Amino acid sequence: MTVASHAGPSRLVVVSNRVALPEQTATGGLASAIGAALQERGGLWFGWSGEVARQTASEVHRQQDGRVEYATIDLSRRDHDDFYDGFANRTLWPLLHYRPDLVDYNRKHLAGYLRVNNLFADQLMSLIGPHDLVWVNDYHLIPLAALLRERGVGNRIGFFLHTPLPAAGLLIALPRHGELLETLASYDLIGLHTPRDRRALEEYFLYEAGATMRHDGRLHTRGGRSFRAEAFPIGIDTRQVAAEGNRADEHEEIHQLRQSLEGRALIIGVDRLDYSKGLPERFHAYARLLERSPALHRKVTFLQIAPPSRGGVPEYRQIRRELERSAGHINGLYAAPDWVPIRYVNNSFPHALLSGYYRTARVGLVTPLRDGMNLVAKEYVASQDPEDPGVLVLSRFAGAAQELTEALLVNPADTEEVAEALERALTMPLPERRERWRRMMDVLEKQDVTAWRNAFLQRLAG
Ligand code: GDG
Repeated sequence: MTVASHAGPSRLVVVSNRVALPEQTATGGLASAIGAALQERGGLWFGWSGEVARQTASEVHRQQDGRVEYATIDLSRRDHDDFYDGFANRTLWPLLHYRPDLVDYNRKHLAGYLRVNNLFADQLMSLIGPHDLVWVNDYHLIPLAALLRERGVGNRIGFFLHTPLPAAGLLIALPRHGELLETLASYDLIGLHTPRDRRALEEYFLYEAGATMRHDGRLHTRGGRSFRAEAFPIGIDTRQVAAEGNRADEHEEIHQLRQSLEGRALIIGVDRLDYSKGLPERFHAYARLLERSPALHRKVTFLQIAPPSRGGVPEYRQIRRELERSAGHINGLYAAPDWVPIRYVNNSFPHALLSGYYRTARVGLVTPLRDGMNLVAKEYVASQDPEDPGVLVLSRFAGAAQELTEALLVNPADTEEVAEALERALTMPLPERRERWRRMMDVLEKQDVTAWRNAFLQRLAG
């Protein structure tokens, strides 16, 4: 299909690696947040279809759903492996999550990353109208604005990084970091989750790239570009998640879960199966809780939902094996004929059911080693029963910890501290639970996904 350029009034054009098509269940944070934003405002969503085809397609698949148009392309096996499994997920993801030990740097993967970004730029330039606002998302597409500028695109282009950004001292561990990271200056606005991430970006440009800071807070590069970097903490659709939690009773599956608990307190974790989420450390901390508190045996159940992701990357297959072993080991040590301490589930579920599961749980256990924000933490809080809310145990290294300060904040690597926090959460009196929950809910109601999106887009529109 040939694609005519769009010449109408200003639209929102969202670009991300994966596009959550209307018929698909999205299990990623980006997809949930962007999907909600686009549905509300309308516009175009461009990216990879998720299909690996014989050839990287020159054809763009287009479909309309309500106010959103979806335009996607397929990738060849080679492009997928080098760009997605390779440079994006074996080089950038571990680096951005403070794991230089896991960084696998390979020039072939970098070439694939640039090839796919060029392909995105080629296809996208004919879809963009002269007044459109372009919003590029995440680490897969760092050089996209620079490549669009090379092709003459003068629109305002914003970038949002959904991961953390480590300090310059770590970023420079990436071979040829300048060639890649300095292309960020081609955006007009760069959004990050927290002030700490924003500072890291500024430091990188000031001390590694020779940029200067203008009076108005813009960074000015040696190449003559100027851009802004700001923190925009992403939110959730608080009202909808609360409504889903409130309707938990309508689902047979929630009744089944409640019945199966036989009055035991539920601890819940929900995470993509990813080494950044701190799952082995979490399992150890739960085991430590059982070890130090025999009184809790048979009184508590830990449900960990972990839909697999990125199965093409060896580290992901390895963590899956490690968790199976660990869950088996803990259950082997502590299980009784009528009690299984850990229920470890590798499936994904419809969002409304997840909210019901969260609401059933006395404790939400969210302990990533590093996380840009972590929407599960926010969803757990929003889905609680205001009269009898559960307690959030949250890693200090999730962006969400900067806002949800009334959670029990822990260092996920400190097994003893997490075990203590679990015990405290399980025994916390109702008035304290209510007070902490109310304060967190106030933040979530004010800073929801609509406020996030509006703040970013208003700033971008300048
Ligand atoms: C990245 C950053 C940042 C999970 N399981 C199922 C399911 N989910 C949904 C959750 C939540 C989302 O996926 C996960 O979001 P997180 O923020 O927790 O984590 P990442 O996927 O790593 O997201 C992160 C985020 O982007 C946004 O910027 O916060 O730091 O890493 O919404 O509910 N959804 C469904 N079934 C599942 O089984 N339907």
